[in-house]
Amino acid sequence: MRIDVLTTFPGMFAGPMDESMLKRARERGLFELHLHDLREHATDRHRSTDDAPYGGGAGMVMRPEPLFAAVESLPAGRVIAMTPSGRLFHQTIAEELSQLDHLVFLCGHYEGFDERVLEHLVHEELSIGDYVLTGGELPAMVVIDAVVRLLPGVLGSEESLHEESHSSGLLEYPHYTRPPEFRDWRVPDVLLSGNHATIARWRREQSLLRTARRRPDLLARAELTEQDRRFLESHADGPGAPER
Ligand code: JFH
Repeated sequence: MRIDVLTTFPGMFAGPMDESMLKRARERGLFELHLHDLREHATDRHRSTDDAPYGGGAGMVMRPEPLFAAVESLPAGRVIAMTPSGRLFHQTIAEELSQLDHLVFLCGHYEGFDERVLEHLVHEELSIGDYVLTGGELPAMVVIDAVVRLLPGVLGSEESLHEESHSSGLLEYPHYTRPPEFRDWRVPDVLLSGNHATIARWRREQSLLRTARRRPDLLARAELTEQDRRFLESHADGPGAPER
């Protein structure tokens, strides 16, 4: 996969994109990241990428010329603008984007983009959540991270992805590692039992309870078996006090 990022702050990407799994994925040639400084595509003598809004008001707006020039200097790809008013990003969108060959991310600052960029240059606007950040760089990095880990060969074990696709929209069950007792807190006995069927059922039930308590919105859309429904029914008087 090829990913291009258009930004006035390319330096923001250095740390996050050069560590851990993303670093390894790049080294192994699983994706290439091209950072472009929008200022280098500015058309006026001050190399400006923003200007005052028509109609007045506070703040500045990203000018269209540098964004069009930068995108048009690249091979064709899916052009994505990170904005606070975009479609809410989620795992299914990450899965769809991971199937594409070439993504182009536009990162704005100030009050955002001239509307003509969004109407005539961008294929899709995405938001990573209902809070206001200072610009599109962190959101672009979030989307890139979620997409790249889905590319074939990026994850250590292919199993992790396989299990994910079988979790059917529930929150994860709790994980434990050694030691079996830490400060009086014991690992649940079932996990030390060696009984794989019992462990699998316990994990499923933990996922169900957790999702019911923390994210009832997810539970309503989850793929549940008859056994799952019976379990939740038997805990109908409340799966217990909310955790934390
Ligand atoms: C971005 C910024 C717009 C205007 C009421 C709410 C917003 C500040 C470019 C994405 C997510 C972003 C994001 C993405 C790109 C840019 C700052 C834009 C407004 C009116 C204020 C500039 C923010 N998920 N959160 N934030 N900004 N207000």
